[in-house]
Amino acid sequence: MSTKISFENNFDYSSHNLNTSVLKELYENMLLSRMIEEKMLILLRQGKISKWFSGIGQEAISVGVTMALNLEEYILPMHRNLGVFTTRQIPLHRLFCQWQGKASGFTKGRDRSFHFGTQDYKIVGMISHLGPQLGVANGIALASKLKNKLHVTAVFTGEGGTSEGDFHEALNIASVWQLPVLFCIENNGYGLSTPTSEQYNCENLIDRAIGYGMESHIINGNNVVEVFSKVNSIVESVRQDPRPILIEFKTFRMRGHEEASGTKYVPDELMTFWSEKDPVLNFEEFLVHNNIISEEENNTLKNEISKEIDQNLQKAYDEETIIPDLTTELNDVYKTFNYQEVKEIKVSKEIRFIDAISEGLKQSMEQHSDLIIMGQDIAEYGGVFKITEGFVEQFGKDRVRNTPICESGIVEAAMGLSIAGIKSVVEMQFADFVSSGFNPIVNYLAKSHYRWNQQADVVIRMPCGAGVAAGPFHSQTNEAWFTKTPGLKVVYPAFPHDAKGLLATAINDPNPVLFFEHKALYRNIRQDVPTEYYTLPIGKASLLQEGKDVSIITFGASVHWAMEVLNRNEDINADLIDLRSLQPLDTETIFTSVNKTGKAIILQEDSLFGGIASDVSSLIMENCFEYLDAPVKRVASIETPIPFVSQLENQYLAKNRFEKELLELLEY
Ligand SMILES: Cc1ncc(C[n+]2csc(CCOP(=O)(O)OP(=O)(O)O)c2C)c(N)n1
Ligand SMILES: [Mg+2]
Repeated sequence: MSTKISFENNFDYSSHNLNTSVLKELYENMLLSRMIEEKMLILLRQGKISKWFSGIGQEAISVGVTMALNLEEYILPMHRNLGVFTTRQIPLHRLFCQWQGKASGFTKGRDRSFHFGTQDYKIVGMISHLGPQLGVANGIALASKLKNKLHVTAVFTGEGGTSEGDFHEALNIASVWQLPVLFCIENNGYGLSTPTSEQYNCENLIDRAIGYGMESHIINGNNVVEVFSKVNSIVESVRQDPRPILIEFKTFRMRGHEEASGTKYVPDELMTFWSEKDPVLNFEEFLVHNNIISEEENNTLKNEISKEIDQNLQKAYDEETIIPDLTTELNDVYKTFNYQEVKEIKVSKEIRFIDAISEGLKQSMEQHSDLIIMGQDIAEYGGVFKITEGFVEQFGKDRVRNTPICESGIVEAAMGLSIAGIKSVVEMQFADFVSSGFNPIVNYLAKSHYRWNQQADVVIRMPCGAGVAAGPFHSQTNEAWFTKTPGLKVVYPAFPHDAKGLLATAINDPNPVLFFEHKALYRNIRQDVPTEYYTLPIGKASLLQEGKDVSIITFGASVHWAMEVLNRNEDINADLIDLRSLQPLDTETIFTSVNKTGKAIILQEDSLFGGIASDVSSLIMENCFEYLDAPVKRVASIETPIPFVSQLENQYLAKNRFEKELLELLEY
């Protein structure tokens, strides 16, 4: 199997009528990128840099696209798009510092190569997983559409990346929502060692656009004049008439996937064929031959660039290496959030858990005039649990957005909205389905503040839990999938009053918050709840009942299980702690209680291994050992998936074992 070379490259530079200064700028930008790369290859051989993904031979695409966009328009480049960064005129020493992991780079040494973004230059770099940024571009474009900005967002992918689900979700969402995004595929023949014939089975990748109802173009990616002119006219048109466009740039990867891996698997004739189409050399020849640039001017330009590179490299070398500081590292995982208390006004009404969430969400929509909510069937239908019933009438379809069944793509869009300064709430129809959006949550949202100081101002609502006889895919309580990941907050209320106030705070908090809502509580638990908007602090447990003999530590529906047991056993003298928030965790309340009672039992609805109970137990052992009168006890569900039929579900759940375990612990 080999890579197709059937595309006929056209190197007619004169048919596009660009003026001399544009032609020179295109050349200078390509030359800068090429010369930096050539320098990097030397440094690599000298062992001065560790890894390099070369874009040699593909410069026309980065430069042409970037020059066709305005500086306020976002670009989301990949690992071979050095030309995007240099054409946006990022100071070279900062790029070199980034690659050397120095402080003047963009990630304080926390991430390598092109894995960074910068709001100053409206560039949002990739995460390693390739596909997610395609959906992020949608969110940025949605923001510009909602703000009537007439901006275009350009996002890059290789042809290999188009096989990922993210690509298909992103194109589908962009088309359904008519978002002004240029999806730029750089088809360079290989994805690592995999040729196009083993990557996809259609003639051209733009054939996919038909299926998504999207306009598409093929562009000769080695002809910078064609790239710039065509993209320029496409961009002009998209600004007037917002819509997504799929562009396939035909080009070739002239070096290995990364420098160390070589190109042994690439047939010689392909290399020869494409080396004749070098975008920089061909254009240089055209400019010199037509006296658009003189030989002398050209030489001067090369000398200047060479000097600039050397000076900036020296500046980067001269900068000290990063000295690790634990506090700085820990503090940068989350964006600082100054909690503002909005006090409760006394007027209250007895409502159900579900009403409290609906009311909290609605009042947050009123508080934040540009807050967007997105989810499947949440608009006219009101969501499967009817939490957003009536929202469309009040807030309109721009802000209450039905989504296609694209969990990853929607989480990514939420990230994009946040980059463009807009808060959002995503409703997972069931918490179980979050697995289809797992990657952007744990890799994109969770890590972006730590990596490049970019907040992910997103709340993900998670209707979860057992007791509704719904089986392995509609009853899980999967908080432990997320409490493990630094950068996420996890909130899990058990009462209507807490749910309303904590949801308001989760939305105010600029960090990504997983907000768990137990379905069995939705219609069963009622409480007096203030009718007006109010907030409650995240990270504070609540001590529901005080006693001296044992500390019961739990959260979610199992708080109510524990209360039932205590109601049946009035002689048990227990502290009952409802954690309310799992990340951050209120260890102070836990330790104070255990130090007083000397006994601790942790009850969790999820199966035992690797759950919150295990960590709470360890924390107690490590911090309260001298006060303990008995081993810490964990009570959790059995180590199987959660079953459907109620007899099996009852056997599965920790609920029915808790009383016995508690009594045994008291006896110890
Ligand atoms: C989810 C995921 N799978 C695999 C990889 C490893 N990987 C990194 S780049 C790459 C090839 C990408 O090919 P393509 O999209 O064509 O871009 P190119 O490198 O050719 O520019 C692979 C397989 C990864 N980074 N992430
Ligand atoms: Mg490729």
